[in-house]
Amino acid sequence: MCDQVPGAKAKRRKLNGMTTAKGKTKREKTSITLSHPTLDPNPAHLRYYDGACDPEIAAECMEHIRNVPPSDWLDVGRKPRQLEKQQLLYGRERSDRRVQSPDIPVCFQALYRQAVLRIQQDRPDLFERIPKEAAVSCAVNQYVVKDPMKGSGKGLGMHCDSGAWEPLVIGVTLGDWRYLKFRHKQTKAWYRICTQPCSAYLFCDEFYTDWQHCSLPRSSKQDGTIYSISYRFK
Ligand SMILES: O=C(O)CCC(=O)C(=O)O
Repeated sequence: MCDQVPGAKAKRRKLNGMTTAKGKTKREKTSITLSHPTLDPNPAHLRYYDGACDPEIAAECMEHIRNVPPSDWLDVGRKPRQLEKQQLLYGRERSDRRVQSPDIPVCFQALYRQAVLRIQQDRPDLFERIPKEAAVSCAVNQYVVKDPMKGSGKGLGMHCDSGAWEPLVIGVTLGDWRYLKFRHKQTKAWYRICTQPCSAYLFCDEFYTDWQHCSLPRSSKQDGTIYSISYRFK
């Protein structure tokens, strides 16, 4: 997986469990794109689940997030008060970061449990590794509309997550679709996943240590802020 030749013509493949009942693949937006045809189209440690979460719980989570006063969002970039460089962090503190609250909101944990159930159906082995009731920490990112005329949005730059956590992340997308991209640190081979609202993803092990990830800015019309909630463990 890690010694693929990057840069060859991108090739679309079906993503884990993305085939419709009629055996056709869904619209292009729901597919995975690979940087090279020899990449595994169904990697064991990068999973995507369309429709994993109940839209009502997702709406409750978005309502919760929107009710957090702007002053409570934490700056994660170098410049203060940049909307796209702010996060809400809940749960266990890391040594270098404050959290908004040590308690993860009840609706975020309900969303988490739904994602976990979906993972159980797909990968009982990964399910075994995940706390069933509650995550230890979670981060909320907001991807705001950058240009209302063009409808283009903001993203989150390529990065690796901290070694302070278990090498396993579960994330849920809320509000609208966006692309999540994973790029191998050495070969630069990549996967791009279109994560739909109420979908969940999981990445672990080599996708945590050897690959970076980012949320791409939307270049096509984005009607409102997109949110992601990503859950971490210790
Ligand atoms: O938007 C996402 O799902 C990714 C979040 C992320 O990479 C992070 O919080 O470090």
